[in-house]
Amino acid sequence: MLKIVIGLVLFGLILLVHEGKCCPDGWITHRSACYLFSREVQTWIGAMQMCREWEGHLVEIEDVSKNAFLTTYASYRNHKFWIGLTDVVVENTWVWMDSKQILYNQNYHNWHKGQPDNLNNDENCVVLDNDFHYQWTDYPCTSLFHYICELPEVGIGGIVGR
Ligand SMILES: [Ca+2]
Repeated sequence: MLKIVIGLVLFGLILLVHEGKCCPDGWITHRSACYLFSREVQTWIGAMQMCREWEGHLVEIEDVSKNAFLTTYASYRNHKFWIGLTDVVVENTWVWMDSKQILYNQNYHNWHKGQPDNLNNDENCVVLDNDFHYQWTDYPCTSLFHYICELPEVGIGGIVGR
């Protein structure tokens, strides 16, 4: 019995170290990566640079599960948040900036109805939009919004011996 208790305590400590190793203070862990919902606002380019300073990137959303996680946390804050999707290079070709993956119609996306609409020919960057249940809308890249950075998990393999 004692061995089991000690084992559980050790396991708990390993988990603590594991979590601590993953994400910087103020970042959220989700499925082996870390996420920062910024406190301050930036242009889309500024947001991209801020994420790079953390050695991360503006978040990319590959599936419904990740989108659900992000919208849940975004809704606690009730802001618009920049994500890493833009058509600044070629109009109406939407690209995830870090991976360079093109967003085709058959890929997961969550555009709000009627978006992207490139209003006034000046909307090339994408937010999770709190005015539309955090569905995606395009906005002028020079707008000042909060942003979400993503950081791949590092350093865990050595600790738990995998
Ligand atoms: Ca728009």
